[in-house]
Amino acid sequence: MTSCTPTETIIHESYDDKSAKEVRKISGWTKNERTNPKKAPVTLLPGYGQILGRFVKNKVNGELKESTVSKTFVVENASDTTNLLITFKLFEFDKFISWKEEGHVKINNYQIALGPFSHSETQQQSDYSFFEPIDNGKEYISIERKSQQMKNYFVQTNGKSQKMDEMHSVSITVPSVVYQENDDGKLKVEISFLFRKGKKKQSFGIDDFAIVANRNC
Ligand SMILES: [Ca+2]
Repeated sequence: MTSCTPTETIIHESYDDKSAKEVRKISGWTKNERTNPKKAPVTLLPGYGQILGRFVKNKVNGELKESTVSKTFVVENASDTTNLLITFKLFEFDKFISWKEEGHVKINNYQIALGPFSHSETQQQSDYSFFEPIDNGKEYISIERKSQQMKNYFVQTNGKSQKMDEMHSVSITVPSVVYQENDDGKLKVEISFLFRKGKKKQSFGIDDFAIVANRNC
């Protein structure tokens, strides 16, 4: 008999334990996998240590493509795992102007929107939650995004002075159908934005990426 832990953090990545160069080499996160695959960059951010990013506008042969960062995990004992809770900090550098930036998280074959972003509103209005039906409506992936901190200049750039950066916490509950379809418990996570403006005006980063497994013990 193997022992079963009902709730277990199976992944927690803070990107702080090694030099930026080393983290870049070993993190396993790939940027722009479909268009121009590269190891994800690492940036030092006061207050958060090192983060993954910044991820910026992705233009290929004159055509705008999504800026993505992705990694494939393996869920051990997938058949006993009833659901997964994925959490991460999402850094919004400069302004994501509501509907103009299409942000998504894709988990295996299932895509869920990160919702509208806006700075001219109260915190409550910029928070977002959604239940995405999957598997013909039998299950759903739920997502919650909460504004945690707004600050002028998390990252110093030469952008305009009225810029405002924001850190959001994102929580996604993933039902077992998403990862039990694959016999090996494969879990591919991709975070993406379609940016129309350059690095000085729009970019994103992530930190404290974690996966908690809830098991039926
Ligand atoms: Ca960190």
